[in-house]
Amino acid sequence: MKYLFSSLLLLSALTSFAQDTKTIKQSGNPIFPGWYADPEAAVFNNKYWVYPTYSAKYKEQVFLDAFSSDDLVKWKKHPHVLDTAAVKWANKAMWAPAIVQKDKKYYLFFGANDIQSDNEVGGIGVAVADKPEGPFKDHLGKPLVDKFHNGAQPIDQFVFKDKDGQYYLIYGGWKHCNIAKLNKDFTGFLPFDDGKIFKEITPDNYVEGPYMFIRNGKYYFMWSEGGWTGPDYSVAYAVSDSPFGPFKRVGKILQQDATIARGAGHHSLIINEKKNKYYIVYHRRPLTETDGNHRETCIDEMKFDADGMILPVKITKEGVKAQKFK
Ligand code: FUB
Repeated sequence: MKYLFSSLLLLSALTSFAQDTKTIKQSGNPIFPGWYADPEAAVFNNKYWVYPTYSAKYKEQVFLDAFSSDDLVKWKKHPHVLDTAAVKWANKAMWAPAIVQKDKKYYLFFGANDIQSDNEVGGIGVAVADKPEGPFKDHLGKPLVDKFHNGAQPIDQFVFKDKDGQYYLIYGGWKHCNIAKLNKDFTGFLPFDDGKIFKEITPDNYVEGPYMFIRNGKYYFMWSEGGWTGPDYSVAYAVSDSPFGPFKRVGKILQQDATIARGAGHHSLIINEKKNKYYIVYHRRPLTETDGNHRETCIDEMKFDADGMILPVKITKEGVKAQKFK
């Protein structure tokens, strides 16, 4: 009897160890629970960070949570890293953060209020903190971009650092995308040689959610197409020799899979050049859901062919294998 009892205990310990090992080795999708969209991924001090939109009714979108991980598998939630209570001009629809570290500070760019015209208060703001987990405070006391330029709604910002160290704001909803040169302290913009502040770089089919990176000297521009509440939301890309384009659309690389999830889009990347690993972090809607806001943050690998073209991403339930950044 005693022998049977110890054997059962050993078996149960082994089963639980096997389950732990299984769950620990693979991220699974979604990577953390809750409705979260528009994930901005970043790496600070070899730790992975994800800053998503809290995907709820616009008037409930009054804060941003962040998530951190050492291995892409276990994620720690950092609630309310930014709250509209700290931004006097923002009162709803706090969206699609973009983060950069510069001069020992962390700058979190965000959209707020979902403005529909130049007569409304809101647009793209900047918040600043000493740590990636915040707390972030309003950097300007007013939006950085508070008007429509070239038809672009001031939302869905991405901050791109060029080879020469210059930072650019790339942003825009309503099917228009602008690029603007940020000044050193992110309090405003520097004009281009022609005197303009906002240069339009919209490619065919662009809707929103821009993202840019450099690989082998080429500028890859990625964006979301389709409607974010529908099944066809997806990500496409173009490649150019300059961050100002021209960007000729190559094709879609992320989209729904009828066996996995719908509406896969609004992404960002984790790039580990030393390990030659590219991870796409994006949101998608489970097959069981139809509510537009029921979006989950997921991760999968992104690969290239020998010519540097991005291969279509296979969206998975398993996610990615555990991976330390260093
Ligand atoms: O989450 C709010 C909005 O949905 C984003 O700004 C869009 O890009 C879409 O993902």
